[in-house]
Amino acid sequence: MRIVLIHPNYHSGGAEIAGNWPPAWVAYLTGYLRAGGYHDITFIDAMTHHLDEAAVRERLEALQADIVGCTAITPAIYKAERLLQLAKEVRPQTVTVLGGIHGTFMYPQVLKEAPWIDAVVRGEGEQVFLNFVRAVDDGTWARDRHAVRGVAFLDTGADGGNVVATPAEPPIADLDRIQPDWAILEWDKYIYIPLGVRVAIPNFARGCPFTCSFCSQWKFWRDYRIREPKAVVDEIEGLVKNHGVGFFILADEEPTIHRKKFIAFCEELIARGLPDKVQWGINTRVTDILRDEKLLPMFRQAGLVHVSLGTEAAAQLKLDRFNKETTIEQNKKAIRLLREAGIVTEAQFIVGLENETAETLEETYQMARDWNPDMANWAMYTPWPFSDLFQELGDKVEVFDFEKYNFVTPIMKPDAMDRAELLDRVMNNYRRFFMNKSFFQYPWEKDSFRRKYLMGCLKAFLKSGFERTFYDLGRVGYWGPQSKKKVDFQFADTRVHERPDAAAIAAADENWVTMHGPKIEMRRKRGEEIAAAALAAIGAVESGQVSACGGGGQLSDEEAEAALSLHQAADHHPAAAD
Ligand code: B12
Ligand code: SF4
Repeated sequence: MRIVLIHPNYHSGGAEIAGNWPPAWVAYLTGYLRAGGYHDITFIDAMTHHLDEAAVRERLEALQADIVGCTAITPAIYKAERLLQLAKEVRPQTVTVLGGIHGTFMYPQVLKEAPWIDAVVRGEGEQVFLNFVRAVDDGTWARDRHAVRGVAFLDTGADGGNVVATPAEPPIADLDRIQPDWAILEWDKYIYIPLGVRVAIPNFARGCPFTCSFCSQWKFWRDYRIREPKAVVDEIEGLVKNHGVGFFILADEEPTIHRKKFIAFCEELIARGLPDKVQWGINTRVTDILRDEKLLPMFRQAGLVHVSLGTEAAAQLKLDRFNKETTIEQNKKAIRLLREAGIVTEAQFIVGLENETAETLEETYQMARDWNPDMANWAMYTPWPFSDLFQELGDKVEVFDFEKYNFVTPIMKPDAMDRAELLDRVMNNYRRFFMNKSFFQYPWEKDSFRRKYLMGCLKAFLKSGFERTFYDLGRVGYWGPQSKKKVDFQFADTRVHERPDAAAIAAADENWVTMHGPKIEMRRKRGEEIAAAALAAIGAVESGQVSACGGGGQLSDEEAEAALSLHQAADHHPAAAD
């Protein structure tokens, strides 16, 4: 059974500017398949090697695979669909399979626009893929597809063209059962530019107990699970010894929520002397940093040098709309604590919702200066159709060219400005922020590691600036404020940009049980309460009980807006229909 896995050649000039990153999904799936008895596995990293269709075709012709599997995050979906079509063109009897987040929730649309895909693996891939490969191997796939859990496919039987999704496979409770095979990757290519060393992306935990409205990772993994710290450190030690890895980021959504295990992980790294050989970074929540204030120096000692924080917004109203469960003050304090512990901090803002204005963008800049993280990142709000906020935004989302759903293209047009102006103002924030840092902070850092690291980040940043890859600026034709009028985001007209069918997405969600049920119910109730208060206040205005000059009981604009958005959230949230 010959299996070929492909990572599509998609680029958009965001996080990838820091280097070439190894696709963790390949290592985890390969390890699991090999443990299940399947060894003939080849990986084609079309992204890292910038392989065009002709080059992939040539590889596929030489390999004559039985199964070709491709991954797709949302913006890479069209490229993945095309690669799987190519696999069929090369060898029609090849069985094609798609995995990753986009297909997990969007399989009804994907299977209709790419009927050559034989199966979509939904959610966590290891067990489902192994079951699928076994079914193909023993020749039962065509007949018994309905019995393989966690897949979706087109049933071309008597009725023809029906999309079928089988019940979900339970999440793998003991993640340590998955032994990744990192040797499948060609390591020379995976270099982290800031430190000039090889980089890896191991997984400590999967899932997230929070339910931020703009995010869908919590839905994707369904349940929060964390590995045994010693096993993760074994894996990291192996990456250092066998593959020369000098830096890693944890692939996790939320690595620190399980405090005890995170501490044990850091202690184990220290006990084995690994921090001299490998440094690392994480994305995590502000609230965990505050909780672990006293432990931050120990985390730094364990090699944790970079923390990226989902600070997201400069206004509390927006944090609440995102259901972030954090406050502005907490953001500021977390950044200070990390800085004091010698850890590089990165603040992430989400901008570009419909109510973004010149003033709110300026506010995020001022906030970034005030909080003073080492780095700041302004991501364009991207309305994943399977996220709660998308449902809430309704008709305000107009662009469905998923190739541009990449955090760097303004998908939403703010009411107060056009998309080019939004991009220009975001670039203005970047320019001012990093100009200041590169003149007044980075070269003067006293801690030599921090200085080296930050100057390395600046190098990566400048490299992508010169190459015009940063934020895809070259492709969209942005050359500074003077070019604003000529910017073209190239939203494709030729593609079918159908608004995804809300009913189909809701149906796809059925049977997709997550750990968050009670929490979602709580949010719905809170939304209803606030909406009821807002309605009562509006009633009071109408009946003249509240004076126009702001007499007692009137809601402020902010409160009214919050009430409205929460009310809409309650209205549109799938759980509200229960
Ligand atoms: C590491 C990472 C990167 C690395 C990529 C490394 C790489 N080459 O893969 C870098 C920094 C380059 C990057 C860049 C981007 N990223 Co990124 N990234 C992540 C991150 C933090 C971890 C991904 C990971 O490795 N997870 C661990 C593995 C094991 O999980 P997995 O990939 O989901 O794979 C499992 C299943 O999905 C499934 N599966 C996956 N593929 C396949 C294929 C088959 C055949 C099968 C059967 C199963 C299967 O099985 C796997 C094992 O269970 C996630 C957030 C997160 N915490 O997950 C964001 C995330 C994936 N990134 C995201 C985005 C948007 C981007 C960018 C567009 C942003 C930007 N402009 O920079 C670019 C696109 C780059 C590109 N060309 O693909 C989004 C995608 C959201 C969406 N709906 O599409 C995420 C989810 C972040 C978020 N919060 O929204 N990213
Ligand atoms: S905390 Fe992070 S991963 Fe969890 S739901 Fe919020 S944005 Fe998503």
